[in-house]
Amino acid sequence: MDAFDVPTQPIDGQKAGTSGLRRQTRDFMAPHFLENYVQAILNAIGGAHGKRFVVGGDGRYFNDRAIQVILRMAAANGAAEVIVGQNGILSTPAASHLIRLNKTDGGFVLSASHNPGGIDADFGLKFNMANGGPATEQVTDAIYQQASTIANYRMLEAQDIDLTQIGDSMLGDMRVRVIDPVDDYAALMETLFDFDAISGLFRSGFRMAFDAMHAVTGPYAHRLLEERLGAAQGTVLNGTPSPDFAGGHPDPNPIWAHELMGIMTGPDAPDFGAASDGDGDRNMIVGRGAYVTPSDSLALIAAHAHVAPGYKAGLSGVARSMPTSGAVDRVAAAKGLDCFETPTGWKFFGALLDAGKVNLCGEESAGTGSDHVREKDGLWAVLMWLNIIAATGKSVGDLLADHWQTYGRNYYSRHDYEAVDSQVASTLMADLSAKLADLPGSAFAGLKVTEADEFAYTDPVDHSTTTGQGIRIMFDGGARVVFRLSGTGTQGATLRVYLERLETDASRLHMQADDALAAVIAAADEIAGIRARTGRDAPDVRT
Ligand code: VG1
Ligand code: CO
Repeated sequence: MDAFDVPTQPIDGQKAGTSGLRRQTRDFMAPHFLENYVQAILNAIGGAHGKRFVVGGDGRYFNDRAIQVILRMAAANGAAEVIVGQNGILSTPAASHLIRLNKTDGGFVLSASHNPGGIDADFGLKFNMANGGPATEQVTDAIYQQASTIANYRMLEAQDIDLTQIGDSMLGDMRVRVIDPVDDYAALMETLFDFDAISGLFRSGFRMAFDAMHAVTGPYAHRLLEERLGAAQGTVLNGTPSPDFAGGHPDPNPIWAHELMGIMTGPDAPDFGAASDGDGDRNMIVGRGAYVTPSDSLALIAAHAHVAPGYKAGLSGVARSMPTSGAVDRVAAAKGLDCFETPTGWKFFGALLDAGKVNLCGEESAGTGSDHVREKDGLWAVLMWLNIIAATGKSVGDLLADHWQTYGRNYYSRHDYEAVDSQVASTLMADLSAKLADLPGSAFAGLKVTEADEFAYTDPVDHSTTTGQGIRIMFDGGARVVFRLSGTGTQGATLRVYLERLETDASRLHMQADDALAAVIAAADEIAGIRARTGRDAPDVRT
């Protein structure tokens, strides 16, 4: 087997967004696109010689082909070993765990997460570092630098490796270890949660529905929930990963997980419902007729995590992304925990987790996780909720009601305007940014602005800084609106508007979020001129 250099040229825009490089699948399949980016990664980390990596993905279209290319390139660049999930399958949190467990030098995760899959949909590649977490901005900048100047990449002439069989084989001088994608992850979960208590819950007749959305969590959920914890067969819906997620958006929110929402609000609804996304790092939690916002889920977990064996010593601190609601801050304040506010994207939690400053993190976009890995983790959140339900004996609805009673309720909603003209979206943000200094003191829809800024962050551990992370406008009385452009889309721009208002009046804790937020929604439109600029009457997605 010969290794050889292939001459190439830089391809425009190989710059990671919020979570790796995401593009339309056909772009990734175009000549040299994947190869350039993989070589840029290997160059940016100082070469692959003698190194070990983990490789796997969410099973979407092109996953299998991309893995064979990465294997050949790793071998040609002198890597010593690559650990691959059987059939190329690894959830993002499972990949993070394998990197840590096997002390590898990093890993390649193939996924566009909640974006649809298929030849006419999206694909993505994310490089995770030796701590198991997404590459930091310094590393993604170095990768971009390499991709912008690349002149050749190294390739091995070889046949495909059979990924259907568990076991070791050699690719040139590199060992390829094909492993069961679920075993190690399931073993880790067993160390964190009270599996006896959760199986007791199922034995007592507790019913659950888990929607794997035809994506990667199917095999993990079948093993953990049905086989290991004794939930009834049929608990896991849509549990076979499909290359195009059966044509759906594997995004666990009430809009895209409408099948599950129908079950949970229908007659004879189970006690508990949950869903996860394409690559298994997001979660949706829903009780019988009770949807839990991700921000509330984070806060509730912060309040109760000590009931789970892996967290019985209590939390060391918590962190949330800036657009996530302040609900967890209220729990942290009550418990005397440090609470950090970071930019959007899991890469910003890594240093805090590594330093032991926090062991619970979350994002409003349905990401929750802890220091057990360095990614958000969908099934982890589901098991945490099951453990809390088993330990308290309370329903999801009662847990929420009690939580709001104790801490107040941060009414919360996110409005997304998708595929907006990029120019319109960037002008909207630039105009907002230009008038920030003038906003304090003015009133919009009856709400008085107290502060307005553009979020910048200095990491308290490594002191790296990042700017331009979203515009925040705070109002009198604890309401807030945040504007940000998505960094995961592949077409035009997606404007995200995050709306929040704190309510502590015990008689007003059970309103519809849109009613409770009506004034904040009106103020957001007045300040940014969303309708006038985009020509849209309403957001495409409200979560
Ligand atoms: C979105 C979410 C963000 C999340 C990111 C990756 O980013 O808002 O909270 O970390 O997706 O999640 P953006 O830039 O589109 O708002 V995943 O599950 O795609 O790895
Ligand atoms: Co994801």
